[in-house]
Amino acid sequence: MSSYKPKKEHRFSFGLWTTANRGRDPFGEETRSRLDPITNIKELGKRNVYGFNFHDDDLIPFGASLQLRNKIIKDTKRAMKDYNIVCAMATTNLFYHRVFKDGAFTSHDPRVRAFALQKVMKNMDLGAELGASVYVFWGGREGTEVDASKTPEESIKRYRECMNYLCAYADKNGYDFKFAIEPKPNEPRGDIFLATAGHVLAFINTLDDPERVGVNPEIEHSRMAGLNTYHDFAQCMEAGKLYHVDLGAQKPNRFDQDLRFGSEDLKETFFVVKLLEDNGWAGTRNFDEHPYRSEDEKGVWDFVEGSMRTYLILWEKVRQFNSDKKIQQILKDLHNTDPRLEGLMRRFTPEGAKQLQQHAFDPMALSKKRLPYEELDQRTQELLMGVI
Ligand code: GLT
Ligand code: MN
Ligand code: MN
Repeated sequence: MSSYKPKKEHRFSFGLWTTANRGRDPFGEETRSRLDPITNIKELGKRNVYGFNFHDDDLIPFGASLQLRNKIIKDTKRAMKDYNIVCAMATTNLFYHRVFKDGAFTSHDPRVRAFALQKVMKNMDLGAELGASVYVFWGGREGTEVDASKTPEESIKRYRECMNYLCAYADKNGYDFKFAIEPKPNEPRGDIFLATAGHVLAFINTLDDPERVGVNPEIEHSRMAGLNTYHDFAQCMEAGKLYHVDLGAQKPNRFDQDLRFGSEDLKETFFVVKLLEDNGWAGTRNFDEHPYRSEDEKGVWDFVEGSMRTYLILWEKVRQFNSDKKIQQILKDLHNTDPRLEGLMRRFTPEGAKQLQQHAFDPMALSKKRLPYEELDQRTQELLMGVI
C-alpha cells in the first residue's frame, strides 16, 4: 500500500467521458484532440484501472449504423479482455442532443419521453451484454429555467412513470444491475428535479420496485449545493441506498468544476474515504471528474494517476486515524454509556416511559462533560498534513 500504486483489486473506475473530456466550456472551444473509446479503455486498463463506465453515445456515436455499432461492441470486448478491464457501470446520454433540450423523462412531449425510454432500453441491453453491475440515471436536463413552464408535481410523476417502466423492463429481461439515480442541484438546467441525495431517497420510496433503485451521490454535486458530502454519502449508506459513488472535487456553491479527486476539499474527502473503507464498500471507487482545460493529452493520464494515488494516500490516512492512540482515546471518552437509560430509550413502553419521566437529571452536571473537539480536529488536521 505504501507505494500508492493502484491495483485491479482496488476496484477504481472512470467514466469514459472523464478522460475523453476535451476541455470545451460555455466560453471556449476544445483544447484537446478526440480520444477514441477503444484507446481510452486500453489506456485505463494499462494503468490498473479496474473498470470503465460509459454513456451509450460515449461508445457508439448517436445514430450510428448497425454495422458500426457491432464493430465497436466487438472491439470493446476485445480491449476489455486484452487489458483486463471490466465494464462497471452503464448510463444513457439524455442531455446532449437538442431533442432533450427541455428534458427527457420530464419533457412535455410524450414522443420525446418515449424516445428517451427507447434509448435507455437499447443501452441497458448493451450494458447487460458488457456485464455492467450498475445502471446510472443522471437527469441533467430534467428541470426548468421558467417555473411557469412545468409543474414540479407533474414532472416528478413523469419521472416516476419512466423509472417504473425501466425497472419492469430490466426485470422482464432478467437484468440484475442496480439502478442508481444521481442528484444534482443545477447545471445544465437552472434548477434540476431531484436536486440532492435527500430528494432522491424520498423519491425512491414512491417507486414500484424501490429495492432495485438507490442513489449515486457525487462529491461535486453535494458541494455545489453547499452540503456536506460526507453526510450525504453517509445518509445514503445508512438507508442501504448507496448503490454507486462519483468521486471528484469542487469548491462549494459554484459552477460544476469537476476537479481532480482530493484537490479542493481534503478533510471532507478524507471522511468520505473513511466512510467507504470503514464500512467495507463493495462497489467501485469511481471517479467522475475532468482534467483541467489547460492540460494536454498527457495531462489526462496524470489526472487519472493522481486521482487513484490521492485515494490510496487518504486510505492510508484512514488506517492511521483508526490506530492513532490519541484520537481513539478521545473518541472512546466521548462515547460514554448508560445501560439503564439506553435500555429505556431503545423502544417505547408505557412502563419505561414512566421511569424516564421520573428520572432525576442534573443538566448542569451533564453539560460539564468535556468535549475536546479542538484537540481532536487539530490532531486530525496534523495527521492529514503529514506531521504525525
Ligand atoms: C455528466 C455529469 C455527471 C454524470 C454523468 C452520468 S454525465 O458528465 O456531469 O455527473 O455522472 O450521466
Ligand atoms: Mn458531475
Ligand atoms: Mn456524476
